[in-house]
This record gives sequence, structure tokens and C-alpha cells, in this order.
Amino acid sequence: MVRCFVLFFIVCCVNEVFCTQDSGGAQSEPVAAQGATSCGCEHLKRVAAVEPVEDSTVSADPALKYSKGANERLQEAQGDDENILSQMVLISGGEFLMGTDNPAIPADGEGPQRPVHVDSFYMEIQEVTNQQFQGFVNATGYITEAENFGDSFVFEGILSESVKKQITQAVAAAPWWLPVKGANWRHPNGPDSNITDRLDHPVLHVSWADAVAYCSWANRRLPTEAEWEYACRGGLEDRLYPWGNKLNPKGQHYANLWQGDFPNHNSAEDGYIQTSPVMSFPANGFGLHDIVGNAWEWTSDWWTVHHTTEHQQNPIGPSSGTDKVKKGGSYMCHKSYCYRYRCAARSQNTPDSAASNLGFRCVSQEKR
Ligand SMILES: *[C@@H]1O[C@H](CO)[C@@H](O)[C@H](O)[C@H]1NC(C)=O
Ligand SMILES: *[C@@H]1O[C@H](CO)[C@@H](O)[C@H](O)[C@H]1NC(C)=O
Ligand SMILES: [Ca+2]
Ligand SMILES: [Ca+2]
Repeated sequence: MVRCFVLFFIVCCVNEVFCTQDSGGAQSEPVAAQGATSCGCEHLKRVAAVEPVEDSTVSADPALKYSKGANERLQEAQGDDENILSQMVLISGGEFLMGTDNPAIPADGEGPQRPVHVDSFYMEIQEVTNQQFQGFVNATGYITEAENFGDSFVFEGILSESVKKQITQAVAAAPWWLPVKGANWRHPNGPDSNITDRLDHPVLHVSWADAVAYCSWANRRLPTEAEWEYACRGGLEDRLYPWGNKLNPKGQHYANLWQGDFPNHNSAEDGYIQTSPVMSFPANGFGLHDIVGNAWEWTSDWWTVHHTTEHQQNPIGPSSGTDKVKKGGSYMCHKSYCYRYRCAARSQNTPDSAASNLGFRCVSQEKR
């Protein structure tokens, strides 16, 4: 959502679909047909130093640039210590029903339910952490897109008053998102914040290309949406959540979500107002933690809301598009605004977007 404001009104509006639906969700109106005048972009004054569009697509290539050589450099740097990468679990391939015939948010393309086969793969049991991302950056000198652009989107509720005062822009349809100068993975809540006390939290403010770069460096890749959803379901059939149909079985919290009234009051009944250290919540049937909640997770698929009902084998989504699929919802999700912490739920961002609730995890075909 960040970059588009400077490019075209139309893209901005597409982005607002994200903004509105990401946190607006079930209660907000679909805004697909929204015109430029109502999309709020005219109020956004971004500094004119605009990267050409081509640049942001070129930056999808860091993946290649940072993979092999960087990996060798890392091995030198860490000697025998390979603990920096997340542990992976085998996700045994098989058939499953992807999507749902009872979509909570039909505009997101949650349906129809459709038979899909995915081959076996390995998946990281946790979201990629700040520390892991730092290891990658130390080894490669990688600079994230948010660092290059000089800003990123931060949820208003986690900004300091002094930073908030300096900001006059907002996304009209989702005023709790503020573009903050100096916000990036090192400064997740804005320039006066840091990751010292959250090295074990999910890395945030990473664009799709940043996520791809990290995974390639680790000799891994992003999951397809089908792989991600199959993994999310943890072997259960046709359930809402990775653990079943009840949000809080026996009063327990199984994911870091939002309790209270979004966006004004977060009661943090689950113990966390913002992100939590990875693996603070129970794993699903496949051993995956925080597969919903905590941070949204990028997938490799381009976004579409139209799906075939024919049986598919390892689907990889459309061959092109403007947005990438993200899954799982975040610590900002509440049923009233962003009922997207269900396995079938989905949302999208332009690949160069970055925000204070969006991260990723990697997969690979072989155990690494
Ligand atoms: C990255 O480098 C910084 C500065 O040298 C160091 O403090 C930090 O521990 C390193 N992080 C990792 C994960 O290697
Ligand atoms: C990180 O932030 C904390 C407070 O949030 C502060 O005490 C600490 O000095 C900061 N560390 C660095 C390296 O800036
Ligand atoms: Ca929470
Ligand atoms: Ca997650």
C-alpha cells in the first residue's frame, strides 16, 4: 500500500481495498469500485522522490543476488553454527479442500471450496524473526524496500506521541494506518523504536521481494497459497482455524489476535498488545506456530478472487497480477474488522508494501 500513492490514483485505490479490508473487513463496504475522489489519496502528500515503477519490480531480483554467494559468506561468518535458520517440519503432501463455501468475506475470494493436491514440503515452524533477518542482513548487506523508500506503514496505536505529532497523512478509509518516515524492520514502531527487546518477534516491514530474498538466501522459498493453507489446516478438514472451529477452546488463546474494540481499545486478553515472541502460542497439528495471528505472512501467489473448481495439482496462482496473497491475519485482527485469522481467509498487498503487521515464513522441497 505504501508505494502506490505516488504512482496512480487507481493503484492507490486498489491499495485502499487492502487498507479497508485488512482492518475494515467484515464491517466495511467493498470498495472495489471506489473512485479516485473517494479514495483519500488526494490528501496524501508524499515526498516527490519517486522510484520509477520499474525499479520496484527490478528489486524482486535481490532474491537471486543474495542467495548463493551470501549463503557462503554466512557459513563463513557463523562457522558451524547453523541455528540461525528456523527449524522445519515435514508437511506430508495430500489432498485437501481449499477455500470455503461459507465465505465470511466473499469479496476476498475465499470460495468456492475446491479439491487441491499439494506435494510434500518442509515448512518453518515459526515466522522469520528479527534476529534471523538480522543475520541475513549482516551476511549480505541487504537493504529492504522500506529502508530504500524511507518510510513504511505503522499502526497508529503503537506509535509514540512524538512521532504521531509529526504525521499529517493518513489513509482515509483506514485512518489507523500512518505512513511513518524511518519506520522499517529495525524500527518497527517508528524511528524512535528498535528491535533490541524483540529479537525473537516476527520481522515486520518486509516487502514481498524482501521476503523472497531472505528465503532464497536460506535456500528456501515462499510457500504457495495452497501450501500455506494446507499447512494451516494442520490435517483437519473444513475447520475455521488451525485447531478447530472454536476460537478459544476452554478459554485458551491459540493465536495472537486483537481482543477489545478495534482500533481504539486492545484488552490484550491473549497477553499481547503487539506482536508476540514467535511460538508463544500452541502449534497446530503439523507443528506450526502462529500460522494464524501475530504477523500476516506473504505467499508466492499473485492475487485473484476467481478460482477454478476443477481439481488442481500444486497450484501456484495466476501467472501475473498487481498484488500478492498474504495469509493468516495478525495481532491487529478482530472479528469485527478483520476476520481473517481463518485458514481459508486471505488478503493482498502490492509486492512493495510493508507494514507493522506483515511478515513471512519460508518452505522448501527438501529438508535443509
Ligand atoms: C548482526 O551484527 C550486529 C552488529 O555487528 C550484531 O550486534 C548482531 O548480533 C548481529 N546479528 C546476528 C543475528 O548475527
Ligand atoms: C531501544 O529502545 C529502548 C527503549 O524502547 C531504549 O532503552 C534503548 O536504548 C534502545 N536501544 C538502542 C540501541 O537504540
Ligand atoms: Ca493480542
Ligand atoms: Ca502468522
